[in-house]
Amino acid sequence: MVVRLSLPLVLALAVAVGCGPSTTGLGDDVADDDGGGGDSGNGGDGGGEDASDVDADNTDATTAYPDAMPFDGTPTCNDWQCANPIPDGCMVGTSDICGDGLDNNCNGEVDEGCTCTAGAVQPCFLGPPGHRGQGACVDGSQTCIEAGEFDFWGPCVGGIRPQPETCDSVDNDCNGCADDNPACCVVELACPTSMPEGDPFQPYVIDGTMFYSGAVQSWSWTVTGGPCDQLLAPNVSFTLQGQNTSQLTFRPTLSGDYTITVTIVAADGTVYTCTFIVHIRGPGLRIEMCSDRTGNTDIDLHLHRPDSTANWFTTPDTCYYANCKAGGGSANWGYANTPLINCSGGPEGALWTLLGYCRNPRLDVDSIFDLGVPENINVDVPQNGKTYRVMVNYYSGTGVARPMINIYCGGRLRATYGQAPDLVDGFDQSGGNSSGDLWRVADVTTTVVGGVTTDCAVAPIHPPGMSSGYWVATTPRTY
Ligand SMILES: [Ca+2]
Ligand SMILES: [Ca+2]
Ligand SMILES: [Ca+2]
Ligand SMILES: [Ca+2]
Repeated sequence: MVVRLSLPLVLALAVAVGCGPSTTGLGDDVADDDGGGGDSGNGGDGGGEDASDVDADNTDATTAYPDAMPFDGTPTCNDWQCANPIPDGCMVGTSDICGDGLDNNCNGEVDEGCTCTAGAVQPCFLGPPGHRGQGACVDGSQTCIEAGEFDFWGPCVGGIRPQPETCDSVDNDCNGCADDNPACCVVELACPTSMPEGDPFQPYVIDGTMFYSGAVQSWSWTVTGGPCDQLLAPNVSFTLQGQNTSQLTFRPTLSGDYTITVTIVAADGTVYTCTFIVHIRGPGLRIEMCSDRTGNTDIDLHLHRPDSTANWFTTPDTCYYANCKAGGGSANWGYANTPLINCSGGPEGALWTLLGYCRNPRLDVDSIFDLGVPENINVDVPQNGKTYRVMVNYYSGTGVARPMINIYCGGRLRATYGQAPDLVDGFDQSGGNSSGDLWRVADVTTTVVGGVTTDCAVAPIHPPGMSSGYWVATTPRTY
């Protein structure tokens, strides 16, 4: 399916300009985050609404999210203020509440002081808690970092945080009001605040004229992907067409969140920018593997079926390059085949199309010496409550390699292993399937409701007798 934005959809996404939310009755004590509109008495206000109500207690001064700088120009319109900004919800001076991915105490850190399981990934929002999911704001993610006895949540990255209010029909500071900035009297830009989800291997088309319809000098699109794309840069797992035209065709191969920015230079030289997130959601259980090595190094991804502890490299109990591709697939776990759309756009799409279905499990992408190509195993409909084990084998090549594994359940990144600062050590012995270094990564237990994977629990595997660290060894070759 090609995803295209329709004009009505985009118009629906664009938020009305310069007016507050319809709710009323919020007191002054919560009206403290008016954002880019500027608080503290910008003298040239020119009348209009009562600016003294906004930020009366100025509590933001004690948080990591102060109000934006006051507007220093001459307002050209009156009705620009946010009448009833959403409370920021900061609980300054308290301990952060664990497990909610929020910076409850507004000190600039999310879930600090909380324990977690190394490699786990959770959604997070670095901004005033009350502004989560409002306007342009979209959650990022944070990864639990290994620290021996007490692992801790790393920085909240990605997503879209509150930004100074610009004139783009979007609520950039996520206070409930779009374009509550006195400069936004005439708004020509209509950036999207949410986008349709896309599928791996399918083209995702975005028409920039939906955001800006005036005369344009130039268009420029950029896309930032997930952990493997950042590791492999400048080689990335997705392709772009039309990067310097009004219409971008983005073709991802991996699940996850992609940050897309379009910069538009209008005919009069004015520069407009929209930044938004596109979620790519492959179904089921998806494992991707990339590494820092290029050239002659071949590292293989393996997935073990549940209810079996047969040795690795045993067909059909494990899925890997030798038995899990479209041609010669013998990793038959008795799972139902799934529609072609899940695999037909991949590297083996022609072979799957001949078969007429996507098999499960399958190795969709077999990366051997390819630059910027993560290896990828998928199970579109895993079994509910069953545990799948992930392993990586150093097949051929020389030197120290740093593989990374990302685990997605229902299209959501749930765990990352081998990402800085928790790099894999000691992965340096290649030896085919008989004696290469073998990294048992994690056990993934899936939650499947009505054929849809909703979540999973991911447990990292540690060396025997240890409660932390990665298990990398050439022997044994057993489960
Ligand atoms: Ca928290
Ligand atoms: Ca905090
Ligand atoms: Ca706003
Ligand atoms: Ca705006």
